[in-house]
Amino acid sequence: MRYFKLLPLPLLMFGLITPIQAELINLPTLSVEGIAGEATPYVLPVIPVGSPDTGDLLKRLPGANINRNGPLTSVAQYRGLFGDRVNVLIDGVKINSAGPNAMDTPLSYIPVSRLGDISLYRGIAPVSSGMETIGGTIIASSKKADFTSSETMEFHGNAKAGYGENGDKHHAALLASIANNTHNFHIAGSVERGNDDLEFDGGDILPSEHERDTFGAGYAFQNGSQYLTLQAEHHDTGETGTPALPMDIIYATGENYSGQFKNTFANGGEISVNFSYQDADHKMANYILRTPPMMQRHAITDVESRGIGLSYNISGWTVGLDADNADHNADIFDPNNPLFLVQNYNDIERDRYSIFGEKEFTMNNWKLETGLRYTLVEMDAGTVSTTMPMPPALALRDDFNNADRDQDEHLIDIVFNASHALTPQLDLIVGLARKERAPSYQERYLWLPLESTAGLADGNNYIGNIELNSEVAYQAELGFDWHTPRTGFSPHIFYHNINDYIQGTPSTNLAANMLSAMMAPTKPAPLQFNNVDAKLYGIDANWFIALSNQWQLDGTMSYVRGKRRDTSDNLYRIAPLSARTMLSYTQSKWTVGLEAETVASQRKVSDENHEQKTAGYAVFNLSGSFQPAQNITLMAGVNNLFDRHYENHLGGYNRISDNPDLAQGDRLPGIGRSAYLGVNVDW
Ligand SMILES: [Cu+2]
Repeated sequence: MRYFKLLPLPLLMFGLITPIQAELINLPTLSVEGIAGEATPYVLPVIPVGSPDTGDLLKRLPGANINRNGPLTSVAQYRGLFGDRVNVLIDGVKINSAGPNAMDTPLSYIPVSRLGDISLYRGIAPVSSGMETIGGTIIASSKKADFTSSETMEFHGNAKAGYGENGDKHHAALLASIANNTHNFHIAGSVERGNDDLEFDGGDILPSEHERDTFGAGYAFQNGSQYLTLQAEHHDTGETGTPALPMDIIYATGENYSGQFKNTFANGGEISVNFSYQDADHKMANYILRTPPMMQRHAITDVESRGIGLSYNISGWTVGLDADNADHNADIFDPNNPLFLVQNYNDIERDRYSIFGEKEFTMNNWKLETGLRYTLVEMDAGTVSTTMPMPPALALRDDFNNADRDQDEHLIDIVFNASHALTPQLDLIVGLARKERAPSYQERYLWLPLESTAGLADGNNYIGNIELNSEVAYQAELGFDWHTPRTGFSPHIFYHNINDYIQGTPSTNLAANMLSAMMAPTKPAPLQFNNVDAKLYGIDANWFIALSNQWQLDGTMSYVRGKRRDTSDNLYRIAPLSARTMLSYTQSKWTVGLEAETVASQRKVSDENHEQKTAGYAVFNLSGSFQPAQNITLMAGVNNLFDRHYENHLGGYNRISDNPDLAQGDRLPGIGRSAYLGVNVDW
């Protein structure tokens, strides 16, 4: 219902668009929208052009954060739930990572330089936002060309370039379009390089260089009642470090194709059809970007997926069908022994078929949304083989190949969201939901003890569990949204009770434990994915105060507590209490801002995952932008102004044995002082 959006800097300039304040998609009459029309000086949340990663924008939204495993590898977290629990849509498409350790996370498919906007459904995501939305829905869309208002074809475009000093980062991006009021064709691309390793106060983070190119083309058509869009995207991530994981990205490359057709009927009903196809290949290695260890390995993995959706919308009703499937493979090799092979994941299938209905209506000054979705998840895996001669490996292989790997899950989502205007300035928001998530393929089909766990990055070996049940969450939301033309404050509290939460617990599989001890004698005994019980609760808020026509204070705060209900342990990798506060000053052609990121210590850590505590810290960022002409914006800033040494609780552990500046197994430090420059030109 409530929808938060972050827009790129130029669009936000000079009060053109409300910055981080609530924007309503389904409730257009609510008065927050009116704020945008006021002459209040909206100073933007500063977009960190110092980072190539869209995750750094996501974490500015209330309740959102990222688990960072590398400069381009950020796993979305919302209110303590992360990874496959969060439905991340890129240009409307659910992206499947080609890598079983989520090195190519969905967010990595859209560089900041190509980003149009990123938003999330605050609170409980509606059933229409997707399948398996237990941790919410996040939507990132690339910058596109607009239709014009006349029949004359016009050329338009946007070019960006930037430099970041820490890591010797360069990027350039281009969007060029030819469009009139009916047709619209665009091409777009980006080039990004981070030539050096990132520095912190005390040394270098190894390896943390990055390299990514994208190229896309799209066509859109509209004629009043019909709308069509077709899009093709190629992405090519090259050698990119992931210091929190056992290997680095050598490449992650592939294509995504998607399209949507909408038709509005005379009765006001609208039908929408969409499709997507994704094909991606990935290679990772532990001996190219880092010093080769004793046991050199690389893995070659791929994913191919297809999706289709159909929905019909009339008088507040939406009914729809969705289906998608993804096929995954991952093989592990030894560069020094051509005969070595482990089929880590072979011929994995995860197919989803879903039907939903949703109704939006108003009643006695209440705006209500209720929905029901049923999803069938069918999963299967092919037989596996390995050349590893150890008896426990062969026993695990045989057990897996003899097991009934074909599993079906039936998921029921029920959502009820409501908002009520208590006064013209104050809305009450309530929500209740039941949401389910089926196990991921890694949680189910990881047949030998390895760390290929969709980016958990806790350093433990895991073994899967074919018999896992789906997670069932009961969610409640209560919030206020207070808004006047010069102030806003919207605290929301939430509670999730999750039955059958999937969590690693000590493995009782003797063959797995023996094999793990042989392959990795220094590691703790492996964990097995199992169903436990959990709860998460917390509060998040965003707020702003226009102090004068030039000065504004704004910020967000997020707190989440994640606990087991079956034991006294805490959940793993839960974001600590954090706040972002920004003071900004705006004139008609320029703006400056000083931002504080304050993060509390995290002492509520997971014993089961051997998780380390972290201390609190504060980091200050300075930014400014200048608009010398209507269509040109220059930006500059310094992140981590005082070069503070800090450890991000969600940043993982250093996996590199020979970094002289950082011990293996220590928390990875946050990036040190980093100055950046950027330019944006529209025509
Ligand atoms: Cu990988």
